[in-house]
Amino acid sequence: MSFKRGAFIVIEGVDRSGKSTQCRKLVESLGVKGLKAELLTFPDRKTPIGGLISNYLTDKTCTLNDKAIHLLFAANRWEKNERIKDLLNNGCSVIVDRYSYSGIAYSSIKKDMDINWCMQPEVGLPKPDLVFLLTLTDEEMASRPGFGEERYENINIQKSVKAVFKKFAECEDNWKVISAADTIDKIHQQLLKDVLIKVKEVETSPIENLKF
Ligand code: 2DT
Ligand code: MG
Repeated sequence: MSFKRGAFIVIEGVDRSGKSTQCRKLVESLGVKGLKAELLTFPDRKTPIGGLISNYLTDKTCTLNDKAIHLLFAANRWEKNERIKDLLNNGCSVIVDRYSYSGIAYSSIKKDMDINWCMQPEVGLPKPDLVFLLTLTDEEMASRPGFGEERYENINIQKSVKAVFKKFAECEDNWKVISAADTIDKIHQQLLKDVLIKVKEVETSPIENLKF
């Protein structure tokens, strides 16, 4: 029997769109079907670099340079480069809560942060086989329970980020836009259906690298 790799699946979207819940449910359902799957989250706040990022997000008085924090978010992904590839090559699907697209979206909406510059540190990372974008209308975004206290958690930033995600969904291959306004279970069934197709589709194809 020839070797079968896992699928690399990313869920993107604005805050409170249900990404984390859907990621957890996907890993669970794949497991129930006897398919290996592991959840990764970016930023991964548990590494030393992730600690710096967490401090930046929680302490709004932190005045880290915009390019410096951008590179830390990207470095936090590069820390996991081998782990992602090893899992995939061992037949384990990898379900990721935010990835390079969040990195590019949240940084490139800042003043003097050119989107092409923001893309460069992401080039060469493993490319997702499928990216789900969970979308909410501005009205739905505003009606979801209140934001927390972290940096970026306000409606204007979310609207700008949403616009960048929308562009990615239009330009990149392998993106699928899903309304986050449906019930948790309905959304899950939609995602699971596509993930199962993708797992089959990529099992004998090589892992690609990100380029923009
Ligand atoms: P969570 O709310 O998902 O914990 O994210 N962010 C995230 C960036 O600015 N760059 C990145 O590369 C990533 C992955 C989005 C915390 C915040 O960090 C932002 C929200
Ligand atoms: Mg958050």
